[in-house]
Amino acid sequence: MTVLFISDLHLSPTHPEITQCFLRFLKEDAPKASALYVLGDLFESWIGDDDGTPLQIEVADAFKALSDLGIPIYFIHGNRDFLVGKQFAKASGMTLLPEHQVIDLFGKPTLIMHGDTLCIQDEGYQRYRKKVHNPLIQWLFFRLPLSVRRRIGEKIRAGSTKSNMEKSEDIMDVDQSEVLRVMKDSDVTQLIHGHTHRPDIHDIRLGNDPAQRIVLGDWYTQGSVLVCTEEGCTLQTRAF
Ligand code: OKV
Ligand code: MN
Repeated sequence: MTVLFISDLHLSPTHPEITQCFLRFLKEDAPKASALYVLGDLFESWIGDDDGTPLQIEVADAFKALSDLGIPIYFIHGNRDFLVGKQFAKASGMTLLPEHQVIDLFGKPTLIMHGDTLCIQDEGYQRYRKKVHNPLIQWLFFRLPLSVRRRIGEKIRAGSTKSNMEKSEDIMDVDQSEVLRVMKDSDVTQLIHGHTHRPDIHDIRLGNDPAQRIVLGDWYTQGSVLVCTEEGCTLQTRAF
């Protein structure tokens, strides 16, 4: 029994080598697992399930093939693909989870999330996040034609590359007191998240209890997978 976790692939048509590595992972590794968790930023951008780009269709079909083998696939939104919706989830055979979820990982209650909500000291990003997560703003955004949503996405991405928004996403790390707060709040001693692109297994303390914070890696230069069994969890890589 193996449970796999991935995040931060940032799939985009401009980096086919990442997509190829991911599709190989779905074909060769994932069928041997008992579950696959995708903890956000699977895609570099997402402006609606109705976009239907070749990349999105290719990924949905590959997920669906895995799901049809009986492997459950769970998805938590990242800061990039927070608009992934029910239509794409259904086409992929995956289950959308809320932004924070406690799962039973081989008997150990484990909190899973993308990780952007832990970076509370990045106030500029948190302000932007509040706006684009506002249901009314999302409702309005979805009313817009695809062509307009595409143009807005390009504009925001171009602006973000220039501003400190992009910088802070890479440079800033999680807030340690926020980590302890969410773990105590969910009553867990294990947390798994991505977003910071700093893969590591941190041994921490929650009061008197030893605890672990596991950080998933990105897929910029290689695949990055957290492999968990009864024995424990190991961070692994997959060459492109
Ligand atoms: C996603 C990020 C671009 C970071 C816009 C309302 C607005 C949604 C949106 C547009 C952008 C997602 C959906 C994208 C994440 C960026 C740049 C930086 C740090 C509105 C609702 F503006 F009209 F109100 N967006 N896209 N960034 O291109 O996928 O997370 S995106
Ligand atoms: Mn992220």
